[in-house]
Amino acid sequence: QKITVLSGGMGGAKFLQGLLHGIASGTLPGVASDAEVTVVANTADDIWVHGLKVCPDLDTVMYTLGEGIDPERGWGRREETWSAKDELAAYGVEPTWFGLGDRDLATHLVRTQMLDAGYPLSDVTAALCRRWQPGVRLLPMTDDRVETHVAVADADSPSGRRVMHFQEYWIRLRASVPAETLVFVGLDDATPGPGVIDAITDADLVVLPPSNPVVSVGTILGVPRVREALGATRAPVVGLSPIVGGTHVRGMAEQMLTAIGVEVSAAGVGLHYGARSAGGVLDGWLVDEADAEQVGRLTDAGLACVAVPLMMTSPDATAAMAAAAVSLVTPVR
Ligand code: GDP
Ligand code: FO1
Ligand code: CA
Repeated sequence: QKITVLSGGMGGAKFLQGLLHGIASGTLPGVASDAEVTVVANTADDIWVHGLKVCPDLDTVMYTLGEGIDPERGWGRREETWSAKDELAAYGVEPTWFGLGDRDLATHLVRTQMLDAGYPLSDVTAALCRRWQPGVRLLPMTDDRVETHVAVADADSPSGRRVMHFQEYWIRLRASVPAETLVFVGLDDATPGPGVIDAITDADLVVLPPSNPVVSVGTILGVPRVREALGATRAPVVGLSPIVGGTHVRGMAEQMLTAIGVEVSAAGVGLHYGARSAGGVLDGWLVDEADAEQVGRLTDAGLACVAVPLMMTSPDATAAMAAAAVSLVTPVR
């Protein structure tokens, strides 16, 4: 059995932890303990800093599943130190707002050297995963450079706006000002990474975890041919809402949905993805119990839908979410 998950960083990684826990403990209905998980990860958050290529979502998945993540921050390495960051700041080198830990730096050095030597990001990711053994096949959505940029209002600029990398909007501005426009630089011309289309086409189940629907899953769906592959696969496609009770659980999904004009609600996101039967990408959509009153809007739109607890408070709780997702879209056997 093959399960493919289209993932961002923290939300996707946490879901994957629970999914793997559920597979290993045999609690997912009809899913064998040797089921294989492929992760197609967002790379539009990637940024070049201090001459190094940083891939936050790939690394968050790799470190989380490889038990190298800092569990409090949810990004970067556990037992991290920050000497290089302090030294760079002492030189006054920008960006000082981007935190590269000493341990994390080693990952970016290896990645950047391999890219400089001509290896594609997919090969580099496989090489890094040989150390971390995440227990999934981790595929970048594309080997091409794609970057999300954000335009915000700026009275000091002649154009009245300023465009910056997504990481600057998120980390330096803390997503505290409205995003006027999102620009996915390079996305339209990107080629799916090796194995990405096959992972969707040949899957037995495709899952959209509770990742950011705009800057994580949205960018994966924006890679040419990915949407078509989701439309064509014989596997059921099921998603879990990252919006609970009208806002995100963590992060900035609310700001991103507002920027693209999508209603900030579990139903809003489900309808934005749309039913496969109506040209969208989903067969089923899970909303949190807090949003149970929205189920009718979703079933009216052709989606199988159920309200269950969607807070990833423990691997068991998250495995129960994965089990509910499997049950929703697979016939009882
Ligand atoms: P990022 O790349 O680090 O932003 O991570 P993702 O895109 O994979 O996931 C971010 C999303 O995860 C946010 O929109 C959160 O609302 C969502 N999220 C985080 N924790 C939970 C949770 O416990 N339950 C649900 N339903 N969503 C969550
Ligand atoms: N998030 C922060 O809030 N501050 C940082 O300085 C920071 C550095 C960083 C370095 C490597 C990495 O893989 C992730 C990092 N993150 C940092 C997380 C990242 O900015 C975002 O959470 C994601 O890109 C959103 O998915
Ligand atoms: Ca991300």
